[in-house]
Parts: sequence; C-alpha cells; structure tokens
Amino acid sequence: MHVCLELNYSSFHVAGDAGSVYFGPNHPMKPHRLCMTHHLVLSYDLHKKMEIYRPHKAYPVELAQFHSTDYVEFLHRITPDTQHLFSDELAKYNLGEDCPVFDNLFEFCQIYAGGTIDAACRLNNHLCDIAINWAGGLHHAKKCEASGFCYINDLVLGILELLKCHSRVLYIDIDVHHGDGVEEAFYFTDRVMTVSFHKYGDMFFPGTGDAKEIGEREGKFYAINVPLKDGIDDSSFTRLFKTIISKVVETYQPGAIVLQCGADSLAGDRLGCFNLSIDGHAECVRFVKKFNLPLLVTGGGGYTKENVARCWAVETGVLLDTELPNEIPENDYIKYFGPDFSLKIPNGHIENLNSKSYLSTIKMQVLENLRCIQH
Ligand code: TV7
Ligand code: CA
Ligand code: ZN
Repeated sequence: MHVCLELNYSSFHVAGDAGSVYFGPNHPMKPHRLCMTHHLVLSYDLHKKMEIYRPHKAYPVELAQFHSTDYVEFLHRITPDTQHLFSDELAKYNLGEDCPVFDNLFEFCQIYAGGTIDAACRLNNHLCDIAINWAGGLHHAKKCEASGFCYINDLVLGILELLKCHSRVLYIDIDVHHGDGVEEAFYFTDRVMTVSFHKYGDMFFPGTGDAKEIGEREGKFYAINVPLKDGIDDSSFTRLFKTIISKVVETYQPGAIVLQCGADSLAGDRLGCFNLSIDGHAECVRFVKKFNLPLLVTGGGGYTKENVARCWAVETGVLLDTELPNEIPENDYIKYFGPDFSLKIPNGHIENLNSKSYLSTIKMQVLENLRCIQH
C-alpha cells in the first residue's frame, strides 16, 4: 500500500503555514494541532513508511472551480487592518465571529485546499493508493460564503478533481457536525454520494442533517444523513457505521472514497458531545481502508488539541498498517502529551441518549433509501 501525506506546515513558524495561523483569542479552532499531529507522526517514525509532500498553494482560479469569483477575490483582499471598511461584504460572506479575518487567512486557505487538491491529483495519477491531508476537511464552506470555521471547501474541490477520473465518488464524514457544505454542493447529482454521521438536535450547529434529507432530482437517494444524539459510544457507532457503509459501497460501487475524519466526535472534545475513543474512531478508518479503493483522507474538526493529534497519528498508523506503541516517544512537543505520555484519552462520561430502538429506526430508514438505488 502506497501512502502519501500532505505536509501543510513547516516545523518552524513560517507565517502563513497552515499550522501557524491564529484564529484569535478563545476561538476553538487551533491550527497548532496540525504541528502537534506532525510531531507525533515523526516521533513514531511514520514518515519513513510514506511519502511526504509540501502541497502547492491553490491559485484563486482553482478555488473558483467551486466558489464564486467575487467571494474568492474578497478572501484574497481582506486583511484584519482593512476589514472595518467592508462591513457589508463581511456580513454577505458570513465572516465574523465563527469565521474571523486573521493574518494570512488567504494563504491558509490556499495551503489546506492545495493539499486536498494535490492529494486527489496524486490518486488520479496512480501515484499512491491513499493520500492524507490532515489540514483539510473544512466541510461547512459554501459556494459564496464562509461557515463554521470553514472558508474554502477543500473537500468539494478534491471531489471535483476525483470526478475527472471516476464516475462515482463516495464521501464519508465522521466529524460530529453535519457535512452540510459537501452535501449541498452535490445535492442534485448521483455522481457523488455523501454520507454524514453527526449530532443532530438541540440546535446543534449547523442545524441540518435530518435523516429525511436524501438529495433531490438526479441526486435523490444520493445524500445520506445519520443523525445521532449525545453520548454515542464505540460499540453503537462502529456497528452502525459498518452496517451502513458496507451497504453503501455494495450498492453505489464508488471508484474512489473521500473520508473526513473530524476528531470532534471523540470523547472529551471541547465542542463535541460523543463518547468515542480513539480506537472507535480509528476503527472506522480501518474499515474504509479495507475496501481497497483510492482513498483521500482529511482532518476536520477537533477542539481538544492533544486528543486530535493523538487520533490523527493513530489513524496515520492505521492507514500504514502500523500499530503505534502506547507510550509516546520523545519529541519536541512531548510536553503537550503529559502527564501520562500515552496515546489513550480519558473515557467520555456523557449519557448515551441513543437508545437501541432509536438507532435501529435510523438504520432501517437509511437502508430502505439505499434499496431505491439500482445500478
Ligand atoms: C469543521 N460552535 C466546524 C464546527 C463549527 C461550529 C460554533 C463556536 C464558538 C465560536 C467562537 C468561540 C465558540 C465555544 C462553537 C450559532 C453561533 C454560535 C460565535 C461565538 N467559541 C467543524 C460552529 C458553531 C468564536 N457556530 O465541523 C470566537 O464555542 O453554533 C454556531 C453559531 C453564532 C456565532 N457564535 C457561536 O468542526 C471544522 N461556534 C469563541 C470565539
Ligand atoms: Ca459528520
Ligand atoms: Zn465539527
């Protein structure tokens, strides 16, 4: 198995690298988690088992393959110093508290989007079987606006690239939030099937992702939503995931898979409300790898950054068929992983509100919709 990793940040703090930007005080999104992930990957010597590339910075015209030119140009132009002159545009493009304007914002977008585009191109050219971009996975961004910490939708851009070589692409999203931007981009087509597992209800962001949202027109039955309640645990989640994804792959027969691995579905996440362990989360990655289809893996959410780095390092290992010893090897970032320096994260203690009957209803509903597809 040939695995490629996009390196989106330097080990030094070069301004504008994806790992060194700062969303602002108290903002939950901490790109520094990318540096932490990379140091863990290096400390476990995983770089020796794969190729590591520095992605190109996506050009504005590449970003405009999905986004409107005026939105891309605005992101390019706006800076923290000039934003007070553009209050109408800021509102129009939904820039503000969740999606602040910060230093090197556009370069950050170019780097994480460039990583996902490069990953898709390498898969298309058979240069690897699995391509990873932990800086990508910003699934909420819309054609003409930012949303939920996401400015450019790298996943949509990566899928558009894969569609140049594959008739059907499967998108799977295990971030705790609904993958609304990717779903919306492909809501009317049968060439992309989107499947999102997420918390739904109690006004949880973004508020969409009901099981009844299934796509429209040509796209009817090609959007799948698995709405979950607080506190879901490893055994219920992985069982549901495997049942649904096996049936999806069997029915849809995709030529390539894009897997968004948002780590905010882990127990103890600052914004999430699930009880998944890293083993449970990684089990989903292992399961998807087993289909042996061209696989593009991205990051996404994840707000307890020591856990995010642990999770993505373990998943890099899974994709390389390498089990990581529990004790974290010495590295420049070791201080973040104390006091125990282990890969395990504390168990979640959120009450599991997903009853057996609730989960079985959701599962039946999804499987019934899948039966309406015939290839
Ligand atoms: C993919 N939740 C992204 C997930 C995006 C979630 C939200 C915050 C938040 C923003 C802050 C902040 C926060 C502690 C948490 C309705 C609102 C409520 C802004 C304060 N602290 C992903 C987006 C979600 C910003 N947004 O899927 C600055 O929490 O719920 C909302 C919207 C309006 C705006 N306010 C929050 O994981 C990457 N935001 C502190 C400072
Ligand atoms: Ca999701
Ligand atoms: Zn999320």
